[in-house]
Amino acid sequence: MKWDRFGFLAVSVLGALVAGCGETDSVVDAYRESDGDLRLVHFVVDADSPLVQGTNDLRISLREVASDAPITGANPTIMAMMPAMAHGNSESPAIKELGEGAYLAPGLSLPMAGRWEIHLGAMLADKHDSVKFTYDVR
Ligand SMILES: [Cu+2]
Repeated sequence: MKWDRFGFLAVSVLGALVAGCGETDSVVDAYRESDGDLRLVHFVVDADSPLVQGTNDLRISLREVASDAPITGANPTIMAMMPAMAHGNSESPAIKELGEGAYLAPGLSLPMAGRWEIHLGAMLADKHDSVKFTYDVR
């Protein structure tokens, strides 16, 4: 019984790895993190499920790269672009600050399936840092 379950798990994990190799940058998970272009703000984005055509609730976490301290009052902005077709989404949600460097972007609209770039911006002191995350939306 134990071996059966282990074998099943092993095959599942292996299958996922093999399937992942042939795909180009199509990570299904919504989780992304990166330092901003200025390396001042560390941006983390996540959601409860992979991003979909339609509306998406994104969680954003902002921390100082230098100190790892959460950034409050960062006035983050979010914008979605579909580079292949040179258009954006119709409107971007007003971001809510939750405290402790956590923010919520409710109802980000991605009106088409395909590759989207999500551009995030945030203020740290008087500097504006930004980052771009890529998603393949189905
Ligand atoms: Cu499009």
